[in-house]
Amino acid sequence: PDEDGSRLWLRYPLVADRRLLDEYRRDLRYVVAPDTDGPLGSAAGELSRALTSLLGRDVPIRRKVDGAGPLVLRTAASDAGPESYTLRRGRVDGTAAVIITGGADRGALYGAFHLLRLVQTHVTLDRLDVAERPRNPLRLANHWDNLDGSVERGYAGRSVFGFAELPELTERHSTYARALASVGLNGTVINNVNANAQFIAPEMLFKLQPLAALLRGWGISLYLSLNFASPMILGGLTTADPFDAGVKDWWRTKITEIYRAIPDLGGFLVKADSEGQPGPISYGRTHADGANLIAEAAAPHGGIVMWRAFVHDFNALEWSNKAYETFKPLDGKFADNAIVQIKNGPIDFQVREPAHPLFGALPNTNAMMELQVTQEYTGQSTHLCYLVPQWQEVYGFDTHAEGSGTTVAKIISGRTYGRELGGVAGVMNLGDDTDWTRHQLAAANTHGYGRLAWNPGLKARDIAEEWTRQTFGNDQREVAVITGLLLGSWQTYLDYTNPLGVSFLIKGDHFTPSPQTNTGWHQADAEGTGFDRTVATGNGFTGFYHRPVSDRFENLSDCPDELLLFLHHVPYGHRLKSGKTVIQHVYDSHFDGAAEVGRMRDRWRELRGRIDAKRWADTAERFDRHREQAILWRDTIAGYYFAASRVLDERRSWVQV
Ligand code: GCW
Repeated sequence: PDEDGSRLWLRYPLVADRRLLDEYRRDLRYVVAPDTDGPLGSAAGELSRALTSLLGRDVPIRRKVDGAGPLVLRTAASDAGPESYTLRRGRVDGTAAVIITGGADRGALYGAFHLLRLVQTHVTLDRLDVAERPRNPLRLANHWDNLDGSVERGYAGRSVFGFAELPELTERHSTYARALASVGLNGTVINNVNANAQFIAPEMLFKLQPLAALLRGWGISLYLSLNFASPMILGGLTTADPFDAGVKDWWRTKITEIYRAIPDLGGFLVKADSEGQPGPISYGRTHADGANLIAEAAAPHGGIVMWRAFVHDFNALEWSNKAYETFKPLDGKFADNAIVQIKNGPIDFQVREPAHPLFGALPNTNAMMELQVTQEYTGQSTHLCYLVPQWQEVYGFDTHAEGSGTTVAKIISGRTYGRELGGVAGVMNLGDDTDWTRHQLAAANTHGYGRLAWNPGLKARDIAEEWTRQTFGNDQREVAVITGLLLGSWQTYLDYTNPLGVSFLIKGDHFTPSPQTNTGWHQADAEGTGFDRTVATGNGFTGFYHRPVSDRFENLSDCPDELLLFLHHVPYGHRLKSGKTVIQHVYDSHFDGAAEVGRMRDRWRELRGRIDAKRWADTAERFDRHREQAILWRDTIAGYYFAASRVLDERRSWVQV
């Protein structure tokens, strides 16, 4: 199984470095942990099994210190919170020990996985001194999995949960829970936001109980997506109006029933009045009214509701503005246990968007960010596109809402406005394919999402390298090549698919290049291209940002090149900061980007023989298809822009004559 990707990054092969192996064997002879279940018990079990395999000798669990080389797992309340931990050397009962101390059970579990990471990536424990705590309270997986097992925007097979077979659980369920816990995720919404109301029917609640219990053991709270019309669908009421007494009653009773089945359920996620989903607007109520209906029913049980801000009318002109215009006036009207869940950008997980203007616009409302780990618009499971650099750009975006330094990371963590609730949700890319993500390297996104949710300040290079070492081993050459492939891949993908911020150059499959399908987004004509979102002459979007961001976006001369055509309509001859004209940049980036994919493919091929045959071959096949697709993108976009502009490429002749 180590060679089919089924273990993700939870691989524990014998430590190859002899010197380190001796050190680890000396210091990690047995695990000391109280006899308990829950996350602390899971941590002890994981340490024992993993170290036994990594060190090639039995590393048992004992109840107390008894001889040299104990690895002590314990908890102690800490100012850094229950999810924090430290890893230190010290003495326990007079014996030199390696000590993992969690602020509580979850913290100890995260500390255990940290220690395993060090061993997996061959770091000496000599000067061990680690103190960690998560920056985001909520670190969630969001699955768009349907009751019938299909996955909306899933590219790696069917649902990992096996809804039809529940309550029966399999090894996959525990690997799933371990993988999430290993990167510090603490919750999962298991069903699609386009929600089937049957998920909260009594039969389903019964089926979900063992799954919830398994997840609980790994510190993961289960959450459910709700269909806002459930009172009608399940309850036979004639309305779902949040102000209707019968509707309120129905939700109170239903949510009490849900909590009776799953007492520690985290809460709910709702997509309302968006893309055909029911919601409060049809009853003349607001999104806050809708959210508060669920929030009030969940509050007595300690539950929360995450209410999505993703609303739009499928028309390019308003898409960037609708969510801001809808939610900004509702600031302060949401219940304390409600959170507005905002996609990273104002459109829809495009390859590059500016950060959503709602970040920093809701000082009196809990807010969290939604990222997309599944690569809907970023090459699905065919193109390699490592998204950690994209996410970091958003986390690091300075909204200037409370002066400079008011980054998105700070806002969603709750720190800017002193809010207890906040965090991040990632739309997952896992499926029932043996390797979970179909493209073996796409699991780096799953891992990177979790690591950044824990700490958005981590360096992309470190995260990529950590995953590579865990997944493929510590061979220097391999690590350098794979880390390099990951880190450059988003920029390369941008180069051949996203001219200066233009989005939606695709067919309805969100994969095939097709600039003629939705011309409203790029507005290319004979003279120029780009979408005017300025206040002066466009749809007014730039005005949603705080100064100086709004000025920088509004003024052509200050606007960053990479967002130019997202924010402005310009002539093809317009000069970028790089000195190139827009049209020449479009040609160059597409040709250079596609050529780079060819080199990526070659670099992977050079790893032949250094990586186990199956994972190498699977990935080599992905790179072949990736290269074909990149060429298709290049020719489609460059050709389209040539046809529109009739400006020749001054650097290359496209057809050899
Ligand atoms: O990204 C788009 C997708 C839809 C999705 C929707 C949403 C779940 O194309 O498939 O529906 O956004 O986020 O609600």
